[in-house]
Amino acid sequence: AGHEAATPTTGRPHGARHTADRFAAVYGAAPTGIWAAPGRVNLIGEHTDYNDGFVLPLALPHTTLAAAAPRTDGVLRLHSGGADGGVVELRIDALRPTAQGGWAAYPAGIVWAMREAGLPVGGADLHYDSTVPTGAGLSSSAALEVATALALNDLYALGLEPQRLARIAQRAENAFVGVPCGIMDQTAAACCTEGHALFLDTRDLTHRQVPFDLAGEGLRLLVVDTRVKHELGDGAYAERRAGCERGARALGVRALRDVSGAHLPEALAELAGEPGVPALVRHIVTENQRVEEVIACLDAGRTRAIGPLLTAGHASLRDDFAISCPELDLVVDTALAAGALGARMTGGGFGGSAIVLVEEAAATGIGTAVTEAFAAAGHLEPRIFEAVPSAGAHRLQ
Ligand code: GAF
Repeated sequence: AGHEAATPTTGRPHGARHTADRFAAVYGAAPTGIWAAPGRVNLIGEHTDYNDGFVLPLALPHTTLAAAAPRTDGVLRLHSGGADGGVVELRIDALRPTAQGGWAAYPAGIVWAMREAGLPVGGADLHYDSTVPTGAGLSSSAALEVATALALNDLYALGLEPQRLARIAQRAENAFVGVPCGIMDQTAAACCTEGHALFLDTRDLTHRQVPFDLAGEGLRLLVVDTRVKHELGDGAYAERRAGCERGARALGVRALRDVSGAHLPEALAELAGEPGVPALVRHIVTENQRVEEVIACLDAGRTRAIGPLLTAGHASLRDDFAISCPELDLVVDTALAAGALGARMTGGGFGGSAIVLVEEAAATGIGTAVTEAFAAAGHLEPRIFEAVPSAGAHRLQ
């Protein structure tokens, strides 16, 4: 949704020890504990999460670490290793939706959402370090939110389940930060497990861990961060969301999830009088189908067969949902021409990152082809790394 840019990253390798030391340097005492939450890529199921549909994200090895200790005076102090400006100090009873700007709005929003839900959470000192790239569509915001939520859950013995923490984080982002995102990113940060993608039904929030053993099959999933962040991203996300809701209303369904592939032609005909809406509806309906097809492939051990489904997902986001950009299209086209099994943009769109499924032996060559194509087109050099399906949020010490 373009909100990732608000979250600071140091970009440097970090560990619990470093983060504990930094906390002590800032606050003058050791933290009570250290918590971690990861960034994510979405394998398939884009913009379906606010249409009650299906998503299939996986956690990245890149994490945001939170070192934290409780306070008894109702004060919240926030400090980030990746942001300028020192310690942000707030009173928890004075937190007001959309009043707080910058990266601190995300953790402050968690405290606000917990208090609003009647949970007995008090003040805290928090220090963050992050290796999740910001503004890259890799959910650094959700990592920051969920690391905070998990820390407070433990500090105040709230006993909340990961999915409840994800809902609190989404509430914080929607109502406190003011970004109308769905539930995918927070659930991925809270619930993913190593070696798996997370199949989430965003209507009833049931989920299943789907084994995704890329290395075991001689495959690699590359992430290409285009380093493009389109200014229009935020407004355009809300616009797409409103268009989908208009479509559901016009069709008389609760959400576009309720339009089946079999009924798509009729639905599109019915929407002929709603400019722009049919293409949005076609993306959502076909995207939900693609998620189910990808899962069927993975369940059958046919991982290579997901490649064309990923690529079809990109075409749908580019042509129907209209949220790609030249740089993302260049990654996809170049990677496919260089022999990738499939490629697509991932996340909210208008910049950010693409994922590319490749044979292990072809990974380097395809990465080089993308880098060269970017240089030839005069774009910034893309950042390329591997998406290893990693753990969701957890306590480190
Ligand atoms: C952003 C949002 F935060 C998610 O909720 C989701 O809608 C995604 O864009 C698109 O699939 O990451």
